[in-house]
Amino acid sequence: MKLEAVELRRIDIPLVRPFRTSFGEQITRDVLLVQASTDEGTGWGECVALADPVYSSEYVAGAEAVIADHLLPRLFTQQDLTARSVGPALRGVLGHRMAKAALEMAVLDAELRSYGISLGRYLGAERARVECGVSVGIAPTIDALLDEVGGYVAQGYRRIKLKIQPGWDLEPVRAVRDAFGVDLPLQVDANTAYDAATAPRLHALDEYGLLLIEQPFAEEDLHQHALLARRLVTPVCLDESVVSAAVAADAINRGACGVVNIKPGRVGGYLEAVRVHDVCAALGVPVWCGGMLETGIGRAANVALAALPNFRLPGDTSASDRYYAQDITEPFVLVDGQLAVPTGPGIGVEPRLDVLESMTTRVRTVRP
Ligand code: OSB
Ligand code: MG
Repeated sequence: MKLEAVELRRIDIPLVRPFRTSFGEQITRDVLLVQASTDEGTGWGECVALADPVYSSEYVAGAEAVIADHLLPRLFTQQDLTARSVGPALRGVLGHRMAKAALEMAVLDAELRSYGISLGRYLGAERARVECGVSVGIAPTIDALLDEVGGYVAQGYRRIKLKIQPGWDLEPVRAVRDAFGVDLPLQVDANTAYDAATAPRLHALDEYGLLLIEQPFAEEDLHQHALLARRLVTPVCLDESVVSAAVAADAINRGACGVVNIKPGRVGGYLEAVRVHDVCAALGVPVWCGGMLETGIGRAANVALAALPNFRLPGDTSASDRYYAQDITEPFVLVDGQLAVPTGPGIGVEPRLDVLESMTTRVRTVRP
């Protein structure tokens, strides 16, 4: 394929409720969408970088800039562009995995549409539906938290993930256990909010039968995670730390985690995400699909990935209405706690252009 032009479109899409984590509060989602035009047709990508560099060092305006100024010039010179050649072509640019992932996704979508193959089939999906969990933000009060969790349980979500931070950890976990019982599949995510001094608070979580504790310590601190994993019965799961298949293997071999959260954007794309999946499978470590509050574009691709065999825990692949009153694609609807894997060519969904227009804050087209 030859890349002819790329449209970089920023949209502002309001969340149905504020999403609070240890790193801040999201009220709307500032999303960068990428539409790649090639001589074989077009494809869509979604960049998962947040508005601010608070989850990782990437942020949406930076991703837009690095795509336009550093990544696209390297792709426009490729005479035989395929999704598999995107990574090697961009190797000279360090980091910026979320930006690279968005471009690779758009090229992959265009390529698969030209073959008439779905992303799920291409990646190796083995299920038609995936089990869904939901990530619940830090609430203003315990009562508000129980209300929110109760709503998700009633909708049929297969597991609940509570966002925690020092001071909002034992109390919410205990309250949710007391209200919903020991059989509710429950896990927590700290987004790096703990350190050696506050780690003892996490030891006390071990008696609540959690599925896992996600990323308590800093991205670079595999050692602290390994110390915790040695002390706890509850598995330690890594999110932020796992930026590649090589790091996943290293973390597992050091005993820093027993479960891995896979986010394609964080590892540089869907192809590397499959490599993370494979290396974890080879080492006997289950994975699950994380989320970055994606629109239907990113969600479609995540659901396809989550249908691979080593995705053995419910993902943060919630239904569209958990995030947005109006998604930009046909909404993903929860049925019996599951979402259906799209079967159409490429990612299998398209944005509704009228909805997209109404949410667009900025658009630019980059050409060779
Ligand atoms: O750490 O998993 C995370 C959202 C934004 C950034 C980081 C995280 C999250 C979530 C929500 O937990 C996942 C989702 O439902 O998309
Ligand atoms: Mg996380």
